[in-house]
Order: sequence, then structure tokens, then C-alpha cells
Amino acid sequence: MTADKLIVTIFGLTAIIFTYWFFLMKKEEEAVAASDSIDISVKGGYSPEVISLKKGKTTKLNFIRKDPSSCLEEVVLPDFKIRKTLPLNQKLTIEITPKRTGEFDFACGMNMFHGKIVVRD
Ligand SMILES: [Cu+2]
Repeated sequence: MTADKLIVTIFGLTAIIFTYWFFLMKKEEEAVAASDSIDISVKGGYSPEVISLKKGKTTKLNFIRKDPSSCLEEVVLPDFKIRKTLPLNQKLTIEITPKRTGEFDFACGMNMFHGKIVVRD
């Protein structure tokens, strides 16, 4: 490999890393505020991925699974002691009343896809 090719490769890699970093950082900040309920689309992950809720307020999380892969057929909210099977192309509502503020992760049954619930005062 010649020096100029190496430089191009390094620049290319730096650009890729920067793009990933920027994309992930940006995603992390985008919490979608839920009012009384929020629809969460389940397709190759969770959308929205980060949801903000108000402490002490009962909120309905409507999971709508559009992904036929068995990977996403279960959703687990460990902090709320909830594990549910999501029927395909149907809405499954999980009602939660967060008692304390903080960040609570949820995931598929195999812990491969993740989402986050941010509870605020
Ligand atoms: Cu999975």
C-alpha cells in the first residue's frame, strides 16, 4: 500500500467513525415525550427509542410489532418487572406508573434491541 492510499484510507475511516459517533450521540438525546400514551413501533428495533415519561403518571406504552422476526416478539422492562409477548401487527398496551426518576432500559427478549424510558419530575 502506498502512502497516499494509506492517507485516503485513514481519512475514510475517520469519516465513518465520526458519522457513527454523531448519529449515536444525536439519537441518544432525542427523547420523545409521552402524554397519556405513546405508540412504539417495533421494526428492526424500537421507534421512538427513547421515551420520556412523567414520574407518578400512569402512561400507556402501545407496542405495535411490525417485525416478523422472533427476536422482537418479546419485550422486557426489567425495572418494572414486565415481560410481554408482542402479537404481530397488533397493538399491545403496557401500562406503567414510574415511581422514581431515572433512566430505565427496555429490550427484546434476547437483550439485542434496546430502548430507554427516561422518567422526569
Ligand atoms: Cu432479540
